[in-house]
Amino acid sequence: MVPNQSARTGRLGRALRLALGAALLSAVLSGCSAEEALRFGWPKGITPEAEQMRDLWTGSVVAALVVGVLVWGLIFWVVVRYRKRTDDLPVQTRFNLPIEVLYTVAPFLIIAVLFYYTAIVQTRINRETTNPDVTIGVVGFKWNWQFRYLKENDKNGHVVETTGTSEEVPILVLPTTKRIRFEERSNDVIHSFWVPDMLFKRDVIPGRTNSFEVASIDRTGAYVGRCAELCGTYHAFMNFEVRAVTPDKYDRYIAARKEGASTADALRQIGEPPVSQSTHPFDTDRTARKAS
Ligand SMILES: [Cu+2]
Repeated sequence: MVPNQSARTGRLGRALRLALGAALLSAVLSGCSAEEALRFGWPKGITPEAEQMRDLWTGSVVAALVVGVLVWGLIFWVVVRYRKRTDDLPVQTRFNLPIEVLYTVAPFLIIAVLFYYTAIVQTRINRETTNPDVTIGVVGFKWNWQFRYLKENDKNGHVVETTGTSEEVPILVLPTTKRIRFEERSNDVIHSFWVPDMLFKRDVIPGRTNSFEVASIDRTGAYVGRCAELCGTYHAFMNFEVRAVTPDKYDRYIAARKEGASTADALRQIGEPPVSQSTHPFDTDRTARKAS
């Protein structure tokens, strides 16, 4: 090896060691676990579907990082290795068939693998069963929501339902650990039923019924829901709440509703706060907002 070449290799080696050391140090100093690091910022959802999407996300980011590191490495290597030393033009390579085949085939293979895993996760998330434990009819309208417990009728034969108003945020009470189907209808324009903690939304379209299922809700709690499709003046105020309670509390809630109790009264009866905890009603009176 000629002397200046070995000096160059030594410098490159030092730079590489430095970069590796910096990466290791930042990982240690940020104090995050391997599990957390591999989430790559993916939020923790409340359904098994959210975790299945997380797997797809982790796989995609790892694949992107592998490609990224390869490309960055090649760029830096070429910048250093072929930097200008004389005014002579370096060797010009063109019509190199093996390389052209490689960079045509390799991206296609990458896309095929990403497509395969996307299709698998998407199919799992869209899976619907013949007999879910709970079926909720979701009705979107300008500008609120109605939730109908489709298999539960009260003593007068009316389906148990909760309808939101300007004064009251509609609370959709659901049991944990049960399979739930949502059947969506719209009375007017396109809305979108979105519970951010489920990491999922589905459009509510007039003239058709859209549906989806969740295998379960894994944690009790109050989770805000929103309309995710710009649907008019008060679109931003179309909030609702999913109140996930234990199956036992859910049964008692439905029993109370069947006896004629209001949403708030039935919630009180099962020891839950009667009004929404994750969001609040909005003042929809625009005339009150005029600048004084
Ligand atoms: Cu809407």
